[in-house]
Amino acid sequence: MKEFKNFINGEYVSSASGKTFENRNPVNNSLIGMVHEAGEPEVVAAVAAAKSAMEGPWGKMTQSERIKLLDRVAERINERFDEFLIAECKDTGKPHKIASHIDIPRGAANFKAFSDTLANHPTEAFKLDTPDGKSAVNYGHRTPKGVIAVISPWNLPLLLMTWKVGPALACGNTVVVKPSEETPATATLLGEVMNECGVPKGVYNVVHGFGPNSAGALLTANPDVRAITFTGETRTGETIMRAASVGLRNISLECGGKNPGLVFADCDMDKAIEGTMRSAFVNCGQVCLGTERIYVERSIFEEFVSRLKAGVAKLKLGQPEDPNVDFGPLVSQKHKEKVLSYYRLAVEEGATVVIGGGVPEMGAELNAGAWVEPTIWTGLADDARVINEEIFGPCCHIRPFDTEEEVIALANDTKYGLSATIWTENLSRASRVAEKMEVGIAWVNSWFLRDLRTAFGGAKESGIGREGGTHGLEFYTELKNICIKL
Ligand code: NAD
Ligand code: 6OD
Repeated sequence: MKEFKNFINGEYVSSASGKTFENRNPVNNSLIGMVHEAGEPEVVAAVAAAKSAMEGPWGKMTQSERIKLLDRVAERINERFDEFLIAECKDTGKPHKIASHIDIPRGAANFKAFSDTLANHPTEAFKLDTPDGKSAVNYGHRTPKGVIAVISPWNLPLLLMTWKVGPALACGNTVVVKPSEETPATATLLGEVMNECGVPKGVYNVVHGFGPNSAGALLTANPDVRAITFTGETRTGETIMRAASVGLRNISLECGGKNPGLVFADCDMDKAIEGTMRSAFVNCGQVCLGTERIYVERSIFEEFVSRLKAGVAKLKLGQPEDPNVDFGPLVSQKHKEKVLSYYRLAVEEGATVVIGGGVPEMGAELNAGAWVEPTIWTGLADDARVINEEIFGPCCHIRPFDTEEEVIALANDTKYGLSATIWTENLSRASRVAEKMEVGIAWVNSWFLRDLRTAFGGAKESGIGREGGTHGLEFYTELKNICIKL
């Protein structure tokens, strides 16, 4: 039986309480292994290891030595690519085809992306005339914050965890990671890579467990954690913000979304269909940036709905390792129940089910898995819960619109503000509409096209703060002004 242990001070550590929980494969609900739940002793030990690593060789390294080490971590992830791939696909059920293009390459790239930013970003400097007729020079100096707690979700486990660990370490901090209880494997495996690459003990630590009354809450309450970076649901973000208020610790919150897709009649229809197939259904719809609300200009509405339906009908469901499979199960039985409850609600709220809406017949080997059908609805009222609440499943509602003003108002009519995707060949319209979107990221004629130097984050209830490029520097370092009287 596989065991997933905590990784503390460079060693794999069992739970002192003996508490473990199951890790199941959502493809067929088979048991992958048991996870050691961290309690108070493990969390305290992990934070203490991270704190003392700041005083050890890690704290004394030059920036270029650190960057070299992190480049080596990226290379080693790539050398052990297949192990990461298999671990990620077992935990999540996602097809190898997806994880080998998105999750694992980005998991490695996140350790390299920050090097250039660090090497090339200047700090400010000002010369000041002083009353004695002389002057002073002021300059900014950045130092690491210290121990950073990284709390991550299950939908893109390695990608979203390293997206924070990469820059945190590049800036000279140490980390304690609390991966999602659903997906412990790749964070655990990364511990081996850190040791192989010679990253000093205590720089990267992992504690397993749940949120409330478990490793997550213990970690965010620990006073030696100097900042908390979180990706997950908005309600959890609020809880973490409350925990961080004790001791005035800094937070970066990347939270939920209910993102609109806006399809104008002047779009390139092939591109819009191809893009919407991805934005609504890739990763079984479990991408925070995904589009669960699609608005299509009335003159092309019928064509768009029928072409998207045809695209969904062609999706191949099946075992992750099959190279032709492009659609896997949801992450867990619990999430399947949540998504199916929205499938039922959509019908109760008066939706027309264009395709899907249920559980697919997968055959005896897979029927116990967390499978649901990719689903398209039309016909819901704008105040329907299905249109306003984040489902985080492979589903979207499509609604016609008549004018640009109308679709801008509809797109912004949400408490969330993560992303918007706009399909038009008219560039003036594209920039005009994109500027009006109340979101952190607006894509035009593309979706989830990421340049890691750019700002990433959410507006409204989708988050607080921005990471990526120089924006990450703001969160992962303390900026001090040094004033020298000359
Ligand atoms: P979640 O909020 O349930 O859990 C995320 C992490 O927080 C997990 O590790 C969990 O154990 C931990 N946690 C839960 N309660 C906690 C507490 N009280 N204290 C400390 N830690 C706690 O989210 P999820 O279900 O894992 O992920 C799906 C959600 O994440 C969706 O809402 C999705 O939109 C969002 N998400 C956002 C982004 C983004 O970049 N904005 C990216 C991916 C996912
Ligand atoms: O690409 C990224 O850096 C990122 N944070 C993606 C988030 C995806 C949400 O599921």
